[in-house]
Amino acid sequence: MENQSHMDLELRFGAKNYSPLPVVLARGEGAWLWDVEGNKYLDMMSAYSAVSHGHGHPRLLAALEAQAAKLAVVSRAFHAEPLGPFLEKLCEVTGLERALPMNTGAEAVETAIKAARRWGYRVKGIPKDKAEIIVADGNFHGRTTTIVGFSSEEDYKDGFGPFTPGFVTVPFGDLEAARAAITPNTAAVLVEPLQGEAGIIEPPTGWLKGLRDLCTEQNVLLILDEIQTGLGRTGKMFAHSHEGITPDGLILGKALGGGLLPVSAFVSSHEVMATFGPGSHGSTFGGNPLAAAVGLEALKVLEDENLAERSARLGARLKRALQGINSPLVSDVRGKGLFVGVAIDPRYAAARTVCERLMARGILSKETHETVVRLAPPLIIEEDDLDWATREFRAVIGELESECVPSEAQA
Ligand code: IF1
Repeated sequence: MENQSHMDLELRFGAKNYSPLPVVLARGEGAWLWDVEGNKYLDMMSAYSAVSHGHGHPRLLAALEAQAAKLAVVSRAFHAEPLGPFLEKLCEVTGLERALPMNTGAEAVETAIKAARRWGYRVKGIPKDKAEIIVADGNFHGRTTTIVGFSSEEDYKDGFGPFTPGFVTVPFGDLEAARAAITPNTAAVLVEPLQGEAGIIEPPTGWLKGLRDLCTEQNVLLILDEIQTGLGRTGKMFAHSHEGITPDGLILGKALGGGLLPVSAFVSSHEVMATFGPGSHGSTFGGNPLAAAVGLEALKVLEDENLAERSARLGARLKRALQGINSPLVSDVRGKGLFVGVAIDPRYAAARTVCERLMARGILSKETHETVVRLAPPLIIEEDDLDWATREFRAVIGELESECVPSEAQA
């Protein structure tokens, strides 16, 4: 079957909760993808950072195959061989004390919320059902009803209420607003260190360090969602490493599954994690032997291949090249490591159009918020391939610039 017939099938039998680019992918290897018609594309998206190791990494495939053949799923009703080493490695890499494995990012965020609330009641002494969690405007933490309830994006929540109470929103990157929002009932501050979905938004330098000090001073947990920014994406193992801080709770997902499986975790202190007793939380698949074996190998590969360092080096190269594009279409180039957003001036073109033109040239990327093109390839991408993508990007911008007459009406 060709691209069109596959798309027709999805349209006919699927829910229309996405509007994908018109390509039907069939195979991947490293940073490259092929569609059902055999066309080849460079993956400049890596499944929103889930495929940081590249498609079909040989060591991850080997770990997956060996563990799948041996033992895949037993539930947490029993102990299983690969879980302990995975948890130990998670604590070693994060510098924290206890890890609780889940599957998707949203589940790990829910885990963090439950942990923060219990800690608030049982350790901090917040009165029953009064716990508050401070979140940031423009946040993205997943799609559950509780999580979309504290999103500031109307599309994500419209028609899905009523929502869970207990969340307070402050502007992202605004330390004084966070300070003013803290009350004796505040259990935690939950933020992304660098906002992904909002358009790759970097907070002011020092904000995270300031939040760390504020939370310590006020006896509030600092919980970071590094589902997207963690595991080397921004050029260090974690985005918070750029400011040399340690959070009280860290949420990981995406690349933790090595691009093969959904694997997530909430990692925290003994004090916070001790608030969970048997029966209080869990998941049928969380921490299953297959996920644990792949997750452990994914962490080892990141270290062995120095992928965070590679992300820093190639990311700086990518950003420099993009910043060198002198065009009114490009209003901003931002981000850290191989996590780059290019803001397109909407008077000239929609970011979606840029993505479609890139696709026609064999590069897959995705827009966010209509005006930003995200460039976040697998961290294993070859330098030459990255340079080629940059040249093609420049060519697309040039092409659109020559075609478009700016319409002030759209501004
Ligand atoms: C979709 C965005 C990215 C996340 C952070 C938790 C989750 C995510 C910081 C939830 C998930 C995704 C999910 C995907 C699109 C995507 C996304 F554009 F919406 F914002 F990556 F930029 N915290 N991000 O980024 O993890 O439950 O999905 O495993 O279509 O919803 P999940």
